[in-house]
Amino acid sequence: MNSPVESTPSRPDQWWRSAVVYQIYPRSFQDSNGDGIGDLRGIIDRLDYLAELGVDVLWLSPVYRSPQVDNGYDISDYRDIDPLFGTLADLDELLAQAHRRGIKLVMDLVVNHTSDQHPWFIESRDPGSAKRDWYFWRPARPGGTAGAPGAEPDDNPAAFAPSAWTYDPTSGEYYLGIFSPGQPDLNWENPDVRQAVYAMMRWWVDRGVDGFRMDVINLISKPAELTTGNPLDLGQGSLRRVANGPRLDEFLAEMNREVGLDEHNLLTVGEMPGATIEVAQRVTDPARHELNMVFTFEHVNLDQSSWSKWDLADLPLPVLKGNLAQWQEGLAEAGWNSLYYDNHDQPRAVSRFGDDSPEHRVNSAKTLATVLHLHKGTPYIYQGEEFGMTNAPLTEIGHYLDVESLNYHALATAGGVAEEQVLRSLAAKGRDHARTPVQWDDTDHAGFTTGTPWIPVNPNHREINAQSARRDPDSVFGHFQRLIRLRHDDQTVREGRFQLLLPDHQQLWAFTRTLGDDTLLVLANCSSAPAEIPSEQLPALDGAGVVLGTHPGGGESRLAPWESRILRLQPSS
Ligand code: TEU
Ligand code: CA
Repeated sequence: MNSPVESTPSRPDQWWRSAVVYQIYPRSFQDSNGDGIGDLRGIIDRLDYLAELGVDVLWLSPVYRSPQVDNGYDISDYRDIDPLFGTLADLDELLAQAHRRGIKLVMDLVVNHTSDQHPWFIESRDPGSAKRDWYFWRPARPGGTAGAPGAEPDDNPAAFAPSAWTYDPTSGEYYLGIFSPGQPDLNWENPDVRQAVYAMMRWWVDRGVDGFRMDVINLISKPAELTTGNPLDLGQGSLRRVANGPRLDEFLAEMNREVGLDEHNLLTVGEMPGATIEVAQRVTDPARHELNMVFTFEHVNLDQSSWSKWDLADLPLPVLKGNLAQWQEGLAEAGWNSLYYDNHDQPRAVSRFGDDSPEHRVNSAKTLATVLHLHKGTPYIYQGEEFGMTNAPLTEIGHYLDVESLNYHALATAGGVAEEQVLRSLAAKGRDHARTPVQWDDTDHAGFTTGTPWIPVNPNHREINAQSARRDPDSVFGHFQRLIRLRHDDQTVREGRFQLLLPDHQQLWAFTRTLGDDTLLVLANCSSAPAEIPSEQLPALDGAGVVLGTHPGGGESRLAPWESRILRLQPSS
């Protein structure tokens, strides 16, 4: 097949086990033409920065043609770039320029649903068309008048809209859109749908991309009720109940085979809300040839008191570290973990799990990174995390742009939830925090754009920005560089067995990584108060050397607030 990129670098078997991935949300990364929206040429301009950081892989959130109902997670043409972001030629250049620097490129794959503007869906609107069955079309519920309020096939809400069903007057039926009416769900039961997706994926593989991050991929196999033509009432939190359907493993194995995912040594990571450790064990077992790794949601759903992310709850440290430890143990033998705190859907880690006050921001960002990057798996860095970007001051509904937040605000306030409470939830969990522009420097609009940014820059860019972090070897950026280098250089960091220590300690996150007779001990004070090291409950520290610490020294028996140390223990004789 013809490939526009001549020199696709070789991809050794399982190369992703030693890789660090950097996620780019293109809209907010770097604008190159002054329209206030980040774009592909902007990314090309920042490749040297990414090489300096030392990451191995870039994952691009969607840049395909899209009406942008959900910022590109609603695709109307899988084989073209949205003019907002540039052209296919720009994408090819980005790929070539990244490869020249030894950096691989992973595309976002959004195939649980398309846009309602995708030609497949437009054709499907005609009840007589061959593509009618490519989506889920259902009549009004028994006794209901099609199109009348309350006549939807069932009562399931969409993630970003009041109902999962949208009425289409031309055919008098409803279609399923689990996220929003602009994102109709594809019917993966239909083999033609699957073949069309695989053909598209092969087209990207031939273009030279190095893998796929697969959006909500564990939702592609729908529950039996839906696939046999019935609606289904799932009740509250319905999204996670359509997850992990009966044919998930079959579809993923088929995709792997038909696209040659393993054959080409591609990186594959499946985003899987509602996936359990058991699901991840199956999906990432290399012998089953499905995916390399999955994004679990368990640890980012711990600070909520119900199925809804908006019902806020405290998160004690033992709960968080216990959850990560369960995943480490669950995938210790076969399978593989992905490691993340942040992405374009989550609030900023330093504000959520750390302490973003001026006093503790730098050390808490470093210590959170130490902990995550010393777990076993493939670490993901989200743009700006590498220099400690924080949540934005979003205090009124007018500050929000995201479809999810606006929908929640409308529904919750209409349902009688007090405005202040809704705003408190949004301020804690809204996705716009992750989407404010990358703070490159301390100038107006932070060096992101010369125009007006599509979403305001966080005013703290005067202090917190990439330029000042790069100048300071003690910065969060410098710490990330050292963590990435450590993973590249140290086999125990990559492959060592994980064991959690002090599971009930309220301040310390402590664990070992062991490979043969080599043991690393990580001691991290995840609190804004000093913490004594309970030596009697830890392996012997005599003769241990500091591999990397957040503070100078390392022999002291207490840790400063948000201080962490990676120690190499003396082999026991
Ligand atoms: O997110 C999947 C998902 O489960 C979201 O509902 C996520 O939980 C939510 O944003 C958190 O509140 C993926 C994408 O990452 C997200 O940006 C898309 O909006 C969504 O799929 C639909 O494509
Ligand atoms: Ca632009």
